[in-house]
Amino acid sequence: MVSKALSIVIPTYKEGNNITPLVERIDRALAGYDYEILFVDDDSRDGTAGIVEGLSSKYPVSVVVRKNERGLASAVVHGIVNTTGDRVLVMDADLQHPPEVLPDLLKAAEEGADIVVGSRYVEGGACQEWGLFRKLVSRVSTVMAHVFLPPTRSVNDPMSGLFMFDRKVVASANLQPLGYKILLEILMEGEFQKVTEVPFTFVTRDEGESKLSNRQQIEYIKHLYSLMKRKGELGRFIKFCIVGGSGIGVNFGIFTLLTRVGGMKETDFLALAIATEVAIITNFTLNDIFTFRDRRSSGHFLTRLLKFNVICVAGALIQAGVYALLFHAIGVYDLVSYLIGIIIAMLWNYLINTWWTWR
Ligand SMILES: Nc1nc2c(ncn2[C@@H]2O[C@H](COP(=O)(O)OP(=O)(O)OP(=O)(O)O)[C@@H](O)[C@H]2O)c(=O)[nH]1
Ligand SMILES: [Mg+2]
Repeated sequence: MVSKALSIVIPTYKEGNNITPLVERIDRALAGYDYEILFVDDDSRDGTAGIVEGLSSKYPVSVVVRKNERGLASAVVHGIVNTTGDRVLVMDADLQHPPEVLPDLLKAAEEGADIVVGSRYVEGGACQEWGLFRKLVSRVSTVMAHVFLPPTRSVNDPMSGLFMFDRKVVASANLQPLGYKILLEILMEGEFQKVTEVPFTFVTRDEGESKLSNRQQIEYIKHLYSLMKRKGELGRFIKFCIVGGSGIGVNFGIFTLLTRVGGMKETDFLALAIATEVAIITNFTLNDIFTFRDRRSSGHFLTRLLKFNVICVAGALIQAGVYALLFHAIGVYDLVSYLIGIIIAMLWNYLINTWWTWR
């Protein structure tokens, strides 16, 4: 028996042919549950709103039509504030989120999850018939969220458009309706303890057209940037980059001192090793004081230093590996290969250090 009322928010733009099967399938899946559906339609001229109204005598459905606004995220936020259920579920209208999975999401919520994510990226989840490019874009977007927005790391599929949450999660959240990925906004701005992922298969769209375009990728970058800025993660990343840059100066300076003043030979591996290690230690100290000041409680000082060391040495090997692959194996211009190696090693260092050293 479910104790809390559920509001389902469904954004629509030209989904006329999907509405009736969607409502019928949701109603069948949620037999016995106390639920309502609010469609937020952006003035589709294909009769979407009229179809919902026609169903409202038989099912608990209603529609708001926005005449002067467009956009998926703002439609979802509009739906959240214009419903009253204790729980809110957001899903697409195009049947790519099979309604039959809703009871599983409700079960997870009943078991104590504040946010339940319908996930393509946990065991049992999948994407049907996605091409290689779409898969790659989705994975890269997810990794970017994980790298730059650490609180999203507890969720394998933070880009999912199928999710449910307790209304309390967003009670005092300042949700900014940007882009396509409203779950990211809720994970970053909401207040919650427990997130659970429930697997589902994102199925192929049969009716209507996708509204996904390349513009959404740019919108996503803007959204990521906005969240990083709001949550202090942008400042953290910039500090990490500045400290990294200072390390090059230290490394170079010590190597110069050892070989020009200290009498060591420039071919001496020890000179290189000492200069590199000193740079690692100064980088660690600066990062510990400035970049991750708020995360110093995540382990003993020496443990953090050791972890940082291991990650940096691995980063140097990755940099050398990328260079070898691009320049020697593929034949990319040497400086470009070198720069790409530095960038990848830097991201590696940032990702693993935020994951492991300063959690
Ligand atoms: N209200 C509103 N809804 C939108 C808008 N853009 C998309 N939608 C709805 O949001 C849901 C997801 O849009 P899709 O175009 O299917 O995006 P997607 O599922 O990520 O991409 P595909 O896999 O290519 O279908 C659908 O229910 C759309 O009708 C919009 O600008 N306003
Ligand atoms: Mg879709």
